[in-house]
Amino acid sequence: MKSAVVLTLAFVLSITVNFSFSKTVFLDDFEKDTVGQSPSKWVGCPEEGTVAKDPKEQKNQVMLLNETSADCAIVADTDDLEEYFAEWDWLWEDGARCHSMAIHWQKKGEFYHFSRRTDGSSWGIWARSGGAWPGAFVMGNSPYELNKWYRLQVYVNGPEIVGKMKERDDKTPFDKIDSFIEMHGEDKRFKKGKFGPNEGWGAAFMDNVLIYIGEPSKAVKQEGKLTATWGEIKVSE
Ligand SMILES: [Ca+2]
Repeated sequence: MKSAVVLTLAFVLSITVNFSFSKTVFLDDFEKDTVGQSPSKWVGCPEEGTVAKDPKEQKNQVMLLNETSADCAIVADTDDLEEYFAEWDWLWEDGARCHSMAIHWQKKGEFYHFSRRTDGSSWGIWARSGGAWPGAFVMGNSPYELNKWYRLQVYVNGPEIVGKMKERDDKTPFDKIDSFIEMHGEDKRFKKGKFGPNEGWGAAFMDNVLIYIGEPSKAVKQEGKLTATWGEIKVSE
């Protein structure tokens, strides 16, 4: 009888584990890279990013984002992804220009553009295609300050994109935070691709990039302080 209970418990646990499937597909904190060079785990337009010292903490290495072309992006070296979560730390020194991420990047000039605007609170998701910005797509609102680290999350599923943000050291897990911008198939031209920064006008910085598929990992859900979260994720890498 006892062994039957144990077997039943093991079976239930295995189902639970299967239902909470999660897989990290990309992780980078730039600590193994060389300052002044492009980061080693990124492709696309590598000239768009340079490894640099964190302006807030000199012993930490980050990616300095350089603008060279609205059609270029330095993207995480993953397979082309259709459904995933991406999270990253982001800091902007220059508020006079936009800062953006490319979503579903497969080649230069063709991708969705997830963009922080210049007025201190508005955001947008557009398509970049054929050297233009075809169509008016979605706008969102989330106030931000310059010279401060934020943590962003996008959930991407084909032409559906949901964005969330919080201050980097905020302990609230993302599943308890409301989205501030959502696109639900308003444009359907891009269905899968790679993810990474597209515009970094002036000085902007990025760190602790995590891309995963499936459920948010236990570490991400339960740990608030990013440093603790990041430590746990790296141990299980
Ligand atoms: Ca770092």
